[in-house]
Amino acid sequence: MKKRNLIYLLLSLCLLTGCYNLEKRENVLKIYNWADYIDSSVLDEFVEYYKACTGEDIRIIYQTFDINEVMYTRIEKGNEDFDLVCPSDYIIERMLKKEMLLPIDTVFENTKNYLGNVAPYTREQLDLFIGGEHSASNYAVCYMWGTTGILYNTALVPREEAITWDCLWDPKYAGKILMKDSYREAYGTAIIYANKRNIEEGKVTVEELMNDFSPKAMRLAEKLLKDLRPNIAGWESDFGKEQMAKGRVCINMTWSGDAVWAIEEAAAIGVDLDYVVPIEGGNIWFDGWVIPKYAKNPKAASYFINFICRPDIALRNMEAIGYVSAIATPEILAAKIDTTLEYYSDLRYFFGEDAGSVQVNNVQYPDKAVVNRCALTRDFGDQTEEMLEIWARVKEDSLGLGITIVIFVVFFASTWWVIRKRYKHYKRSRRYHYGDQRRMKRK
Ligand code: SPD
Repeated sequence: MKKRNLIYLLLSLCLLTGCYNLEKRENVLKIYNWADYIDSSVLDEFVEYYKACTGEDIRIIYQTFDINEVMYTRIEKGNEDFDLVCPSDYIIERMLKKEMLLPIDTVFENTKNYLGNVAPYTREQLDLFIGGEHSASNYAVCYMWGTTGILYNTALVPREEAITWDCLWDPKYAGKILMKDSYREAYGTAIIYANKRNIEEGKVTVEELMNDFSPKAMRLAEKLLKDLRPNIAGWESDFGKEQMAKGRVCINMTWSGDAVWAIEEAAAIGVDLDYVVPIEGGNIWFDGWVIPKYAKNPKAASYFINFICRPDIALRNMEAIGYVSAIATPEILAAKIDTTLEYYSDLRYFFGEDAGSVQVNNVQYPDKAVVNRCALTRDFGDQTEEMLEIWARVKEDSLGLGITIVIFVVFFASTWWVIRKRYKHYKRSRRYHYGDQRRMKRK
């Protein structure tokens, strides 16, 4: 390459990269959130809010994930510089233990601080992980929360069957069940199912069971989850709600927010779905905003968290996604009251003393009695790797079975097709052959 051409090339490269670098990292906010987990207009509005609060421009880079572990790996192994991520409780616990989080800045200069709107209940739950100086609530602000339960098609599954985890293992639902692709809840469900009698007799609590990582419990969970395979139509992260709404499967072990979405969508086309947290008990979970230590813009991240805690923003997000915000102000309760409901719930644990008997959707806000039979999942700690191997075996084998069936079907169909074609060809050539002989004889 001539010297002059080389100079031109270098100049254009400098120009290109120079233009790109005009945007400083402090004007970019990188968010990594669950898919379908925000009203996108809220992101646009944050840009204006940030400018009004700080006088600075901000551009949001927004990416999504479907599985906690995928998000976690990108940060732990990939050291990616997301400013804000939204893991579930047990992952927040793991990130805290591994010192992967920055404390959340709570000083917003002249801007109103909305962090006080978060329900004390959700803070207490997160603080069960690590308390004191490094308490989780200094590092994580709960965003949405809910339960894990059974979403079922009322025309195909009687309520008395749906209210117990037994239905997942019932052979009559072979190939009719979708499960969340979430090992943490699947594990807890299997151990609870195996200990139904012990729970009833008060020998063990749901919390102890869901967080029992002994080798015996892990072997049992693997066996039970493998036993479940003939019933599984698929492991899903997000498509379950649609399949249920369209009436394609009859049971989905799912999260309450997805259930709310599916129930509404299904009702619009005349399919009746309902959701229940089984009587044995289950998981109550909390997803929270955290700032990973590789973040490059913790300031904008903190402002974003503050903004998302504004009651009007919380209501918009809830409306768009079906999940329940951690914000517990009187205007949220007022907006959620629905006097057409035929039941009343005790929501004092979340909204305070005025919410002792309120008409609020009980899939979104579970009654105190339901909360009492639920527990938080904890980090598997050193046993995480082993658990992930179990999970891969459970899912691989079911994938293996599916693939084997497909291979057999394709193999037999193509063999049959080839044989049939050759046989036809043989018959045709025989016909021509005898025809020729007859013609020859006549001559
Ligand atoms: N589509 C968004 C789903 C987010 C739900 N998070 C639930 C995590 C339960 N461990």
